[in-house]
Amino acid sequence: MPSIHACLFDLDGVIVDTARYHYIAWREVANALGFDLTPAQNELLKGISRMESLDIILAIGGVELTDEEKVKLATGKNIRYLELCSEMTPADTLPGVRHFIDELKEKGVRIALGSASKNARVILQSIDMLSYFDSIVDGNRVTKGKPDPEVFQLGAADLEIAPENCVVFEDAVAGVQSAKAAGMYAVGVGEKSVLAEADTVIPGFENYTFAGLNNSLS
Ligand code: B16
Ligand code: MG
Repeated sequence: MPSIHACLFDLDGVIVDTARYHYIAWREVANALGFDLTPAQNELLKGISRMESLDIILAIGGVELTDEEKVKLATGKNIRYLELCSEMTPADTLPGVRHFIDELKEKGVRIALGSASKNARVILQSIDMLSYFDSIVDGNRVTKGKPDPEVFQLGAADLEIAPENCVVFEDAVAGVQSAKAAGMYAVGVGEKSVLAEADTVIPGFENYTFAGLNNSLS
């Protein structure tokens, strides 16, 4: 593997644990429609855009709605999600990730965000990490969601770094597929059994170092 010049980070589930807030808000939508959403079903929504997530949920419940009704539900879900997120502070950053990014910056590695979320900037602001990123690609910029490679391709293009010199950190199956489709090295953050397509999997960033990352590449 060539040397690492850029690291691209997913947001939800990698930098901050907003996945649980997405789950609470989507579960309330499902419950209001008369069915439940299990943790396993919620796994299918990770890294998937808001409207695509709603389509998956409606398919699970066997519910058909008009486009207008769908927009109304998605808007309501987002208001609830942001209400849940509003209490977040820098203390909600996942353990070790801020320290790891600090180390990468010291080593001259460039940093990008690659998130499906349209709320990425608000979330980064609330954990005081907006200034950490040399490039931010979020749900407002992409035209094709994960697993399409666009989100990470745009980040690498912003940084002017070739894909083979990029490493992606992702907690979602669709995100790992997106990184691989972009020709990048994919580090799954979570469980090996779920993120089997990643090049390597770490449980989280506690005690994780640039040297540790390089070891997994060699
Ligand atoms: P929003 P990521 C993704 O963020 C989440 O994993 C996914 O669950 C969510 O539906 C999507 O963002 C859209 O989020 O409703 O805030 O625009 O993991 O790609 O950082
Ligand atoms: Mg994620």
